[in-house]
Amino acid sequence: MWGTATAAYQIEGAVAEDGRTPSIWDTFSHHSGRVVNGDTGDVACDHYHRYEEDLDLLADLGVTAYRFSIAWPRIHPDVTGPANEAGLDFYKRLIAGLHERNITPLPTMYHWDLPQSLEDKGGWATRETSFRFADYAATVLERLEGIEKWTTFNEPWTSAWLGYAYGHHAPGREDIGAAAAATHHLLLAHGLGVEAARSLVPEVEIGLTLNLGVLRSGTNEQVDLDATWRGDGNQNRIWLDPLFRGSYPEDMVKLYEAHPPGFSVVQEGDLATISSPIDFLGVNFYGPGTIMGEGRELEARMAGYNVGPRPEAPPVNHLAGLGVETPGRPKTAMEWEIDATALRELLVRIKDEYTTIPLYITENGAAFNDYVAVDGKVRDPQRIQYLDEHLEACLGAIDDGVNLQGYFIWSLLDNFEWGFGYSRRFGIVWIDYDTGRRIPKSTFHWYSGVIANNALPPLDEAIAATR
Ligand code: IFM
Repeated sequence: MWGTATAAYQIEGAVAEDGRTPSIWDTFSHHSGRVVNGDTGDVACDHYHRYEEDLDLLADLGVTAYRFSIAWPRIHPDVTGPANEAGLDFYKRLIAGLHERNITPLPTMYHWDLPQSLEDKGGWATRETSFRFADYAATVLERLEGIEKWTTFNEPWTSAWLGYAYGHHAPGREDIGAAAAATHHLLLAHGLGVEAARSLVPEVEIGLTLNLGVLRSGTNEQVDLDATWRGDGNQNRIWLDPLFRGSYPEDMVKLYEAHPPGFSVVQEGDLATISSPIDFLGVNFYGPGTIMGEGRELEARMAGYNVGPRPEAPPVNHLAGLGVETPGRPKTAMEWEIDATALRELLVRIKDEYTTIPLYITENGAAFNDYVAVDGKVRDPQRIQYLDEHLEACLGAIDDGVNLQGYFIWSLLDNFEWGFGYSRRFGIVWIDYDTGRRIPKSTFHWYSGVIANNALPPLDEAIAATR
C-alpha cells in the first residue's frame, strides 16, 4: 500500500458547519498563547469544502490508499445524542470519492479532537470517556460503509502525555497522574473499539497507530542507561506490553505510583479488553532520540524526545534544555534528528519482541523550510532525501523479515501542525493559506514515480531532477 496521511482538525476547517461542535483543539487554539502565532484550525486547508480537489490530487499522485481521520464532534456533536447525519454525509462523500478513484480509504476514529463537552467532565483522565468512545466507534463502524481497515487511535501517547502531562497539546493539562490514567483509558477505549468492530462488522480489519520511539543512551553511565529504559517504558513498552502481552510493564506502573490516580484506575478485565487481538499495527516514525546529560529529570525522560516547544518558548531547539540530543546530527525544521537506521531498528524490534501481524508505516515525513520560488515552484530536495533514506530503511526491515505492508507519507498537504500552527510545513503539497491554492512540491512528483515504478530512483538523479 502506498499512501499519504492527514487528520481532520489539521486540514478540514469548517469548524462550526453542519452541526459540528467544539473539540478540545478549538478551545485550546483559541486560548491566547497556546499555539504559535495564535493560529487555529478554523479554516486550515479548507478541505471540508475543497475535498474534491484534494481527491484529484491523490489520484494524480497515484496512491493506492489514503489515511484520514473522522472528527468525533461532527458525528456525535452532543456525545450522547443521536448521530449527526450531515457529519456522516461528509465522510460518506469522501469515501465514495476515494472508491471512484480506486483509492483504499484508511480512516482513523480518533486523531486528538475530543468533544469539549467530554473534556469538561474529565476527558481521557476519566473512565467514562472510554465508553463514550465505544458508542462513537459503533456509529462510524455501522454507518460508514466500504471500509476494509479501521484504525481506532492515532498516537495515544501524544494525547495522554502532550495533552495531560506537559500542556503542549489540548487540553493543556499538566498532571502526570492524569496522563497515566489517560494512557489506560485511551488503551481501554481502543480495546472497546476493537470489540465493537468484531461484533458489528466482523468482516473488517482493525488496528491502531502508535508513535513508537528509538531511544539511545548517550553514555554508558548507569544513570543515563536507566533513564533511557524509563523513556522507553513511557514511549514504547507501556503501549506494546498491554496490547500484545496483556500486562503493563511493572517498572512503569511502580514509577507512576507517586502520581495519583495513575494506574490505580485499572479495573479487572480491562487488560483482556485492551489485548483483544488486532489485525495490523500502524507505526508513526520521525526520528530517534538520545538520552544523556543535564536535565535527565523524570518528566523529561518520560516525555520522550519529540516534545514540541511551548508557544511562549519560541521554536528554536526544544530539546536543548532536556539534554536529549546528539550534537552534529542533521535535523528537520522541527529540530528532530534524522537517522533512518532507527526506523529499521524499531521495526525489527517490534517483530522480535512483540508481533508479526502486518505493520504499516502510517506516518513518516519531515518539515523543512519550504518556499515558493519566483517561477512558482516549490523545490524540496531535503524531503526527498529524508523519504528516500527512510524507504531504504523499510526495504532493509523487509529483508530482515519484517511484515511491512504499507507506507504513508505525512502529509498530503501542509497543515495545522498543532502547537506550531502553520509555521511548520510537512506537506508534499504546498498550501497558500491566504487563497487555499495547492502547489505540488518536487516530492509529490518524485513520490508519484516511486509509486508507479514500485521502486526508488537513484537519489542523486532524484535530487538533480528538482533543479
Ligand atoms: O502532525 C502530526 C500528526 O498529527 C501526528 N503525528 C506527527 C505529525 C507531525 O508532528
